[in-house]
Amino acid sequence: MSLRTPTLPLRPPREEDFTSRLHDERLAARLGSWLGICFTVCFVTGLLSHFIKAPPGWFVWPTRPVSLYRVTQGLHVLSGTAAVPLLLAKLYTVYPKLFAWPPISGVLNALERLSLLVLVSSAFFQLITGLMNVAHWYAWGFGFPRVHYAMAWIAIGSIVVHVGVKLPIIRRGLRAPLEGPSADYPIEDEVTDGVSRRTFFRATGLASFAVLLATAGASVPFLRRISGLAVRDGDGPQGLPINVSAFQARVTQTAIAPDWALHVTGPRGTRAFGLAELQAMPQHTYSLPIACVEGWSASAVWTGVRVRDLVAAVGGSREADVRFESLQRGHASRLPALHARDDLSLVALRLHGEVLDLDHGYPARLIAPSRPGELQTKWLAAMKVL
Ligand SMILES: Nc1nc2c(c(=O)[nH]1)N[C@H]1C(S)=C(S)[C@@H](COP(=O)(O)O)O[C@H]1N2
Ligand SMILES: [Mo]
Repeated sequence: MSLRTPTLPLRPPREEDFTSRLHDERLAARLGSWLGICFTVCFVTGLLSHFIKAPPGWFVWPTRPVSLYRVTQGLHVLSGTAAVPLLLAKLYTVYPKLFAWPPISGVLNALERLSLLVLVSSAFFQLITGLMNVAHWYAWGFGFPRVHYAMAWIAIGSIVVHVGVKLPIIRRGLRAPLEGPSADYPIEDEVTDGVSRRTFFRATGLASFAVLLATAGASVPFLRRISGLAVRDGDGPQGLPINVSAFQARVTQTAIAPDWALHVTGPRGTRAFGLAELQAMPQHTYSLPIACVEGWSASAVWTGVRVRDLVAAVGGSREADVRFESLQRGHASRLPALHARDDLSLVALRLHGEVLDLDHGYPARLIAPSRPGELQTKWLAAMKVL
């Protein structure tokens, strides 16, 4: 029981007015550490995804294991999702600092408070736009990947500054037990009612774990049945989710045109391969995942012609990247040479033994190991050896 008299001061609240024992460095340091882990995983995996899609000269993304991108992008979405309860809890423990008096006590203090503003807003921005993207809710007028990428640097930069500034406090907070007096925190709290720090910390951990379980099914197959909130499940034609249908891509006519052909261009010129011709070439069958940037992924069995056989048919080199163009206007992708010459990279004609569904890219689509879903171009029209 608190004996404090609840008289309201006739002034705006100040930091000292928030007396809950949850507003505490020991708790903030622990929540902050977990948040730091989530943001670091999220940043690194996000950076990888960005590099795969726009590779700098020195960057080589391996072709094995075939599920590598599935894992890194799954981690990206999961670490971002788990960070939401942690961020809210962390802000709750420290929000009285908003009311510190005097608000600014010097130039350094002003800079530090400004960096916190940047930190909190960029962290929220990243988590919210990321989740909106996962939910296919493009409510903004800007290009999501570019802005999410630029903001990631701002977020991670302000985290580094924040950790640097607070390091002594963080170390002191982590060294001491959450409850009870210790060397650095000799006086036991006067306030003993309300939730304890340990309970709050555990409840936050539980909340993070719960949202993880609820969404992880999108990437982790055996969790699919318990993930009520997973954004994509196994539904879709041929047991595989789809992102953009043939109708949305406006290819329903061109994809079924009887004179459809895949135009392959290389040093020896351009050759048109009709569907029957592709079917007459050596066919290969592999199990490869589609791993969407949004975090959902699913394995499927694909059958088709090796990319490298088509490259060889037009005299293309094993060292060349290959550009894949879709019947869908403006949609194309670039397959690096390492992937283009890989046994497992296919121009797929069949899925699970059946002719490709129109929504999965009929008559032919690219499928290659360890690639982001959005680069697995559907409704192929042309292949260009670069
Ligand atoms: N032409 C074209 N290919 C495309 C897309 C697209 O919109 N147009 N979407 C990509 C994305 S984002 C993903 S995740 C995969 C999904 O493949 P699926 O619909 O067969 O599951 O296709 C990729 N190929
Ligand atoms: Mo995707």
